[in-house]
Amino acid sequence: MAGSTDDELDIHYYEIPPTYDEFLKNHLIPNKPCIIGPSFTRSWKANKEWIVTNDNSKENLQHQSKYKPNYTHLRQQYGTAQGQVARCNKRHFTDQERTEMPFADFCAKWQEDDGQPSLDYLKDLHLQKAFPDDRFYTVPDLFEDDWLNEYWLQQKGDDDYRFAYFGGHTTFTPLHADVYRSYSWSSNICGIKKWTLFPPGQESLYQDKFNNAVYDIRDVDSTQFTKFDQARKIEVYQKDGETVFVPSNWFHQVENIGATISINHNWINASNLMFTYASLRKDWNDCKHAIEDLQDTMSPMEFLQECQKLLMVHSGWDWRIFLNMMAHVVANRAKQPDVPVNQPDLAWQMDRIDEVLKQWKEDEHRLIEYFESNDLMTVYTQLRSDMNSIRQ
Ligand SMILES: O=C(O)CCC(=O)C(=O)O
Ligand SMILES: [Fe+2]
Repeated sequence: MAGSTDDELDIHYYEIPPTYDEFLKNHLIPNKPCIIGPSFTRSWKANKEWIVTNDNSKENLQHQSKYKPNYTHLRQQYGTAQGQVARCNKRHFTDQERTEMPFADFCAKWQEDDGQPSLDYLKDLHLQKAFPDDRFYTVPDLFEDDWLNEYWLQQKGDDDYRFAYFGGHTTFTPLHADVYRSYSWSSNICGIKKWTLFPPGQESLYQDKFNNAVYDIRDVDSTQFTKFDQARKIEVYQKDGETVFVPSNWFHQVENIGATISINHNWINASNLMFTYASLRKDWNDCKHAIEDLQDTMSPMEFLQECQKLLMVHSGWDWRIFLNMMAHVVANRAKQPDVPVNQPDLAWQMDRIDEVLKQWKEDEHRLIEYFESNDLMTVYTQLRSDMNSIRQ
């Protein structure tokens, strides 16, 4: 397999959290995973109030996890939150079939199963957004340089990438790489998660020529994915209280052991901005191919606009959002260079943005024309001028 070394399959465990500089140098920049022990998030309210000690007589059912959910408390506090429950035995294209329901309804069934095999997995719940005054966790300082949530929460206000996951024993998340090829961090509150992580560069072993990926790594059609067995991977069990850092572009599958609760964020910053750009670019190319028949019926700029509309539907964002995210964050840094406290050197970050802008212009000759015809020139010029003032 291309370019893989044994080193790549090591996952560092930090009993004591690394310093930000260590984390940047050893994980964010080289795009390598790690696990951080429970001291990292011990002070969270979720780690105190959401869980109770596991009853030893039922140890076999809860599979050695120290804690289990405090179902009654969770239902009382958050029963009204609406969420999507995945049925883990029902495949829906690349994901699982999902049903919308209040947390209270999910919780009743979850409590009934209480650590026994179950099919229901409440995923991607925007719990912090639903209960903004409830500080059940705080973003750990290593993860605070997060452009995705900074932009969405301050500027767009209609969405965020901060989630809570509640699952029964044997529930799982199929093989995938994260949205916009962002990083994720996932902190386990109770239960155990088995992660299988695949270093990037071996996608051809688990994606076919139409880009369909393996769905469940425990059940792979070897006639469709003939070389899947050759894929190099890391298997790791994340216990109660531990936090996993998932790098950009690493495919992963997650299987829950016992009743599990986790909090996670997707996040982007200067270190993985190029991965995000590349993923947007790839989606963009797919959109372009999908409607290439229309190309002759309109002007190049009209065609570009049509592709942008499709990109928005297909991927949930477009070039406007990508440019605005960079401009928003850079404007913030120009005003308050020391916020967030933990971030790479500002000039280094500006270099990363420069690289992306350069690549973007190289890939798309009509980019500036597109900005001009979509009222984005002021945003672009402001971004450039804020970058310059940060560098001075
Ligand atoms: O916990 C899960 O089931 C999935 C989490 C995940 O995919 C992530 O944090 O990126
Ligand atoms: Fe993920």
